[in-house]
Amino acid sequence: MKRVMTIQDISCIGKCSLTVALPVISAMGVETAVIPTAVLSTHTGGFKDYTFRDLTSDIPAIAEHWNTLGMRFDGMYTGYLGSIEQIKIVSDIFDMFSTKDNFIVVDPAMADSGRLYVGFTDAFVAEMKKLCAKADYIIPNMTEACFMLGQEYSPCQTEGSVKEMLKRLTELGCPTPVLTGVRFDDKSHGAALYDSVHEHFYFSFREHVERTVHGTGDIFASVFTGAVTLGKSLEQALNISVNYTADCIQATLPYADEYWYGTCFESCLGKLIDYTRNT
Ligand code: PXL
Repeated sequence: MKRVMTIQDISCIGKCSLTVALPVISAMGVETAVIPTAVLSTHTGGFKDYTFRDLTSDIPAIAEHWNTLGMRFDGMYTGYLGSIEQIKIVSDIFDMFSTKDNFIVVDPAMADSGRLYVGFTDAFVAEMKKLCAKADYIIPNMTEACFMLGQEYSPCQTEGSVKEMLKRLTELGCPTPVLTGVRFDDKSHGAALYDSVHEHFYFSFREHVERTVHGTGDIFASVFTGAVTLGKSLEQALNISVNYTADCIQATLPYADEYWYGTCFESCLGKLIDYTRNT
């Protein structure tokens, strides 16, 4: 059985990070070993007075133990990390478990809608860029990509500007960047991938929904990680990720007033299993 490790927080309410990665990747038939970086009562966007239990000092001990057990991972996938110190520890874990056969996915989860999440700084962005240099795949949304590239955020782009951004993202050191939140007009919304080894761009789109839905980036990155672990092609992994994320957004539309509570991914897991089997 394929196995990935994922390193992210547990937000107890809000359906993001580990409470998404664990069920989604597991549903794809991939064992998902977790390193929780912190426990929060809710995620940090849209809720006030959340609790935060920092687990930074536990992370190296968990990794060391796994190493003594001889654990091997087909992939390593990181999402929201709470501090520069955590990024450095994760970077060491990559070194500890990297082999010539496994891969690293970094979702630089730190910003959305043109703004950094609460508590993040330019110094954090600089450290995240270093982590991205170690990854085989990075999955920034449009805002995160703009912060890492030092350019102005715009919710709408052109095909040319997206290709240019993807090429510039490879200059961070990652050969295969995947950009989410790609939009050329009011009709469609999707993601783009650049395979710099074969100099090939892939785009995948579904219908645009004029609504903020929280946690979609974590769903996308989890599916992409699962698909690559299962040996899907880059094009297939991109399409499955876009389609499942769009299905989840559709399933969330009846709950318009509760979008901070996350995306209704659960009722769509059957579709994800079908996409995984049939793609
Ligand atoms: O979905 C990203 C995410 C993960 N974890 C925490 C967050 C956020 C986004 O706001 O606050 C704690």
